Amino acid sequence: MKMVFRWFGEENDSVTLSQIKQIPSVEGVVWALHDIPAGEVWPLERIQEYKDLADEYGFHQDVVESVNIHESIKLGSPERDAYIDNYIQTVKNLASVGVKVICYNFMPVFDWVRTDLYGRLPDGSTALFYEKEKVENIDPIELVRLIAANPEYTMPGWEPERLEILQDLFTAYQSLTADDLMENLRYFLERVIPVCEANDVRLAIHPDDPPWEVFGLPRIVTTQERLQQIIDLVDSPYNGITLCSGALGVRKDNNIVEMIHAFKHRIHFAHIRNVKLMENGDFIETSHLTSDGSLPIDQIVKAYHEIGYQGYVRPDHGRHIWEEVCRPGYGLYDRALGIMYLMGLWDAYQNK
Ligand code: DNO
Repeated sequence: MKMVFRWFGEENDSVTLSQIKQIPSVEGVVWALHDIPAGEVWPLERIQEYKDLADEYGFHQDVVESVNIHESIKLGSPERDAYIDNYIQTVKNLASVGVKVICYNFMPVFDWVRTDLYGRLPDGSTALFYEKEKVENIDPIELVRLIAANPEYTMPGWEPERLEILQDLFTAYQSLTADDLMENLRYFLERVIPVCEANDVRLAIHPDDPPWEVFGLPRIVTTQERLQQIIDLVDSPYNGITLCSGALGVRKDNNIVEMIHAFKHRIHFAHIRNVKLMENGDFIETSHLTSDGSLPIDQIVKAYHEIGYQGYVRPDHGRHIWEEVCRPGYGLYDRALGIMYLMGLWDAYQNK
């Protein structure tokens, strides 16, 4: 496996490239042009700037996370063709600097959802926390108001500048079923995958986090069965997945080890992290160590070894430790510890 590290860019990350350089085994940075709104073409000169920066430190930038999908594509509305054209242009632009994998998600309206970005763990550190009942009992429109009044609650997709359109989006999604969403994903993939094939760029869909419906919005990247359906939408190795252990692993009916074996030819990017599930459906992220959470991270790494995985892998969210001030889930210390654990397991399995 090829170890990579997510980096949000000089202006958006507390972690520097020179710090990342000192984490053993990291070969590349996982990057994105975060300031470009979903749906717009990523300009070549901006892509080149990133590449130059990565080159300075000897990192590859083979993996992009993410090129976000415009809501009209997920909704299947008439403007989608123009946005798909833009997506195709972005794929070509990224291919021209050698990008190999594009991670994306197909979650309506927003990305991952948590109720507390600083949930307390018994060791005194903090981590992303999800309280099931809170999410189930909240009226999304109320939430929009709450966030507008308290920007510190902002999660991805809930940025203050997007709040005005959120209400319209909720209305637009009211009549969209999970099957409609799947059909809209098919329409997108049928147009984009041939371009990916021609340009040697693999698409890797990220699971929904959490992998169930939230706020009445449909979600489809949730289970092994759904992932199989997605793979079958367009039968090409370029139509692949980002297997995120933490996102999928909060459902007890998801078996990550089994999925690694089932999808071995279609996993283009692996996110590995642990999470602790509570009886009442709440969960909190933990260190990567198997015994700290509910997922068998050792068995997961073993499964990657068994399939002869040669793709990209990154540690996923980490706890906030040692008083680090950082983007929630994306500090330096705990992710670096996570890498050393993953690489320790990997070396032990590879060299036995
Ligand atoms: C969370 C990430 C996700 C992921 C996107 C991919 O930290 O795993 O935000 O980047 O869903 O599109």
